[in-house]
Amino acid sequence: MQTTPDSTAGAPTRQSFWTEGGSLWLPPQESTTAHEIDWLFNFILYASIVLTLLVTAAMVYFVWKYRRRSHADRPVDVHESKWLEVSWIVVPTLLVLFVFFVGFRAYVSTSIPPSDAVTINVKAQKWSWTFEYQNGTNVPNEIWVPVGTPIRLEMTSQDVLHSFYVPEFRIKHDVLPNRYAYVWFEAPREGTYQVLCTEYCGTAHSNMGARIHVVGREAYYAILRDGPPSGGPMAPVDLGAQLYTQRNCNTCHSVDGSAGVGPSWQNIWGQPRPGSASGVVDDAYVAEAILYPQAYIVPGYENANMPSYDGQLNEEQVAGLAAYIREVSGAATEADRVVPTGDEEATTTAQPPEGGMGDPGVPVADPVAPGEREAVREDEPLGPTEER
Ligand code: HEC
Ligand SMILES: [Cu+2]
Repeated sequence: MQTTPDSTAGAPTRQSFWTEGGSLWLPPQESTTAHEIDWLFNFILYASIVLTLLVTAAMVYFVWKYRRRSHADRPVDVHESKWLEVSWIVVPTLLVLFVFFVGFRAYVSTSIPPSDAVTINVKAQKWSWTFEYQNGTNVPNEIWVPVGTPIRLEMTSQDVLHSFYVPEFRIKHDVLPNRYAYVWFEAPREGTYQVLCTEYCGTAHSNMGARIHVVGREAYYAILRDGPPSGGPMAPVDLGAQLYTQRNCNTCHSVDGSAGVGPSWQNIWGQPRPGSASGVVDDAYVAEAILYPQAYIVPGYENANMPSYDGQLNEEQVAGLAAYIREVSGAATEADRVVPTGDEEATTTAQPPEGGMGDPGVPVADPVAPGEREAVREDEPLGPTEER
């Protein structure tokens, strides 16, 4: 099993353009449907090049052939040519129909997942991706999926339009609020692939990346069972510092006082926040700000929205973030730097499920605590199959 997200061996890089079906303008093909998209892309590309050359050559030739030779030059009458007219209707029509049929086939195979696909939920928000397995394990900006297995992503957005794009898999789909969108892929090789957001969604749009790790089944089951690799227990300040980047808080909050979409965290600990439930920035205030950002808006930020992390961060993580805010305010205590002992669960990012699938906003009354999750055994099917 891998211990860090980066340790996946053999991750394809841009150097492998010429292997695995890549080309100068296309990255390697790393999904089972990629070749269909590429075939069509290449066909249209080469057909366009050939047609452009033919039309341009004919044009240049005719310009030269029918140039005006003298002032008395008069053009001859042009008569219709049935053969010519029929051919320029029939040939392009056949070409376009051919592209339609090949395209439709590729559309069908890329949009209908096999019935044994494993479903993973994807939530997009400014400016991060959260992946949630069916057993409730949830991971920010990173997923581990089993190699050679169809994976179906059920995607929705918490805020604005985003778009889920994995170049090597040739999948791209808009992700909309209040609606579910689906893509599927099956990766035949292990490796790590970059997810990009391709719908301009605001200031930190270009940082809205995630990674897909295609791993062997053993590693996949280990992640399902234990949550993603966490590197062991951490002191609250370190956990907070890690979450600050891992959960993309840094896309909106600086820690050096510089302006961002949200207020900088530098020196805010203990500052007055008149009108909020606590009145000052303390543990309760920070927890509310993270879980229910709409409950109190920091003056001056009425037009900026902070996404809610309710159901995505557990108590330890919220406490860690508070410790980190103390740290960048010069108010960290001794306790903030102490590594908790013996309690492995403390730093795992595994989470209880947040709500019903159809209504991600409503918390479930009695969520399953991470410790109570059933271990996934290797002889069990990979995931719930889709009933259609
Ligand atoms: C999309 C931008 C955005 C992201 C991402 C974001 N925030 Fe915020 N945050 C804001 C804005 C805007 C405000 C001020 C408005 C408000 O109070 O809701 C704010 C306010 C806060 C405050 C109160 C600050 C103060 O000065 O009183 C805290 C604490 C906070 N966020 C924590 C977090 C944490 C922790 C994360 C990551 C897990 C996070 N935020 C991610 C935009 C963001
Ligand atoms: Cu986006």
